[in-house]
Amino acid sequence: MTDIGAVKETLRAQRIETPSWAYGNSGTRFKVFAQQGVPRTPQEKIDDAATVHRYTGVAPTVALHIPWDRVDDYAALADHARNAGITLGAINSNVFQDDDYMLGSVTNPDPAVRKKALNHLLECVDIMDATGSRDLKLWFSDGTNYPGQDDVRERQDRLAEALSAVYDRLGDDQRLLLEYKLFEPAFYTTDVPDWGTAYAHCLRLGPKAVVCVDTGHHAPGTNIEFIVAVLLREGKLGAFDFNSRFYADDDLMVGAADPFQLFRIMHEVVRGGGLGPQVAFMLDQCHNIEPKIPGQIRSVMNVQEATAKALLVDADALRAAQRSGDVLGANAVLMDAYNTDVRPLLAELREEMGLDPDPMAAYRRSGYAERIVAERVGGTAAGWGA
Ligand code: AOS
Ligand code: ZN
Ligand code: ZN
Repeated sequence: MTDIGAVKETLRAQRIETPSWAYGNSGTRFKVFAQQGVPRTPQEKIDDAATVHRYTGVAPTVALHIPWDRVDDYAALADHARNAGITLGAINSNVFQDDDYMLGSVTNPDPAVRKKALNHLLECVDIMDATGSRDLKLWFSDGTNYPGQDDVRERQDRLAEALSAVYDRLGDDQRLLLEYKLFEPAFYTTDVPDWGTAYAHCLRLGPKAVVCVDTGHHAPGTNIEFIVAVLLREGKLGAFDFNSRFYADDDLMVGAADPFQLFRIMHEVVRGGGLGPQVAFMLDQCHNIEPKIPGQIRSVMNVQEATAKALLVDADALRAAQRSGDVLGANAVLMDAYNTDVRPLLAELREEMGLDPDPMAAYRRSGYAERIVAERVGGTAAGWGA
């Protein structure tokens, strides 16, 4: 039997980080659709993230992206966040946007470009010192488009060299999150294409290097929950970039395309004891056609719902069925939890937390959307897809 009180306690303690770039305008390489009221400054992105936290109660941090959120005074930015009711989360580096990086950043054949990229990564650690952020998230667009274009092994050596320089610069309580991605923008080889490559680098680096699983970064049909189980078992799952996808790295709202997959992932997280602070649950999404703040609120709720269902799995019954070889019984235990409507439970929890049971409606009623449209003229693009 599941202890509902304990389930609620766990849900109350859950933390989901929203990304600053989700609040700005975004689009595809074909078009960025400008929305009214989007933030013009990093401070306004933080205000929007704080709004998501105000209505959900479980999104108290916002991830920054450098240089999209570049400011002169990061300590002041951290103060701004604190005054708004949240804190600054992971620092996302960007070594994919400059002309210099056409042939790669830290794996570029040109040592001068490699140095420039490494300097940026080190600067991001300086920023973490000022903001109090624990995590540096590294995603490299590095790769090649044509067989023979560059030496695949040498690129791994260059990558290892840069990672180790960054690792050495980290403080005792800081971590490096290495994110992998199958393809895009490189189409033949990607230098960190999969969890195995990310894991191998992190293992060599040491305990402060852990893997970030972006749910949109796999080949179709990949069993992501298996990867989650293995990484957790090895103590190397550091974070999620949650989003959902129908085709490639679609960056749609988490739980929208495949809520069952999200449940299966959360089941492995619960099973592997991954709900603590050692795994950062972050969203990495772009709201190209839907309003952004409610898009984030909905996403946070989708993660909560999948988590609640995973927590409802009757672990004893599941183990008993598994051990006795009861295939259908074991599957039924899992499906019973998945098919439970957890919305009333979450509504109740929100009321207990002093929140509105319906965050989407509460946000709609608040007038915040109308206010930012009136106040913010000429919002900026997130940088992503711009
Ligand atoms: C890119 O595809 C990755 O998902 C990155 O995590 C992310 O979208 C980017 O770093 C935004 O900063
Ligand atoms: Zn990502
Ligand atoms: Zn991505």
